[in-house]
Amino acid sequence: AHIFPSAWTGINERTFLAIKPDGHQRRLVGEIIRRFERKGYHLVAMKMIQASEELLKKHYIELRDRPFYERLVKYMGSGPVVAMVWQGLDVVKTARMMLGETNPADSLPGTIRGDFGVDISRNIIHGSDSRESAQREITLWFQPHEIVCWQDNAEKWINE
Ligand code: IDP
Repeated sequence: AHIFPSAWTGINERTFLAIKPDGHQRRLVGEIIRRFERKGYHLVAMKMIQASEELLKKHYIELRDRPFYERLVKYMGSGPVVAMVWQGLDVVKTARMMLGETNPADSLPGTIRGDFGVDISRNIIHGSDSRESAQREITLWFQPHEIVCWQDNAEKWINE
């Protein structure tokens, strides 16, 4: 059954992740998905898209006054993006930990940006920074029917 955004809490918490064009070009799609699978999170939506300028401007609306905004939108539209929704306990916060800091230079080894990136403007992956942003971003990138609710048979081995 469809789970409404207001119920995206506890083990049903959801976050929006997007492998940016550089992550895709560098063949990191499988590596990144593997990390979230092994962690124990539950993939409920995924698609590869060439994002429109309109979508990207909406996605990064909060950064519209920053000097790098136009370049950021251009970079995000420079190739395919792999957009995903992952579900699980504390997934918003934990995914941000797994991504590392915005600047790869501040990101610890073991994080995605720490292991694979160098430059702040080529930082491989996006992840929602709060539950509110996750709701907004999932709704922006996905139609409700694109989110698939499936029985996770490992769930009882991952959550008490
Ligand atoms: P986040 O992606 O870690 O949440 P935000 O501050 O929301 O970081 O910035 C969004 C994206 O904008 C970053 O992931 C990065 O690609 C780009 N960005 C952020 N700060 C800079 C900067 O100072 N120069 C160039 N690009 C930046």
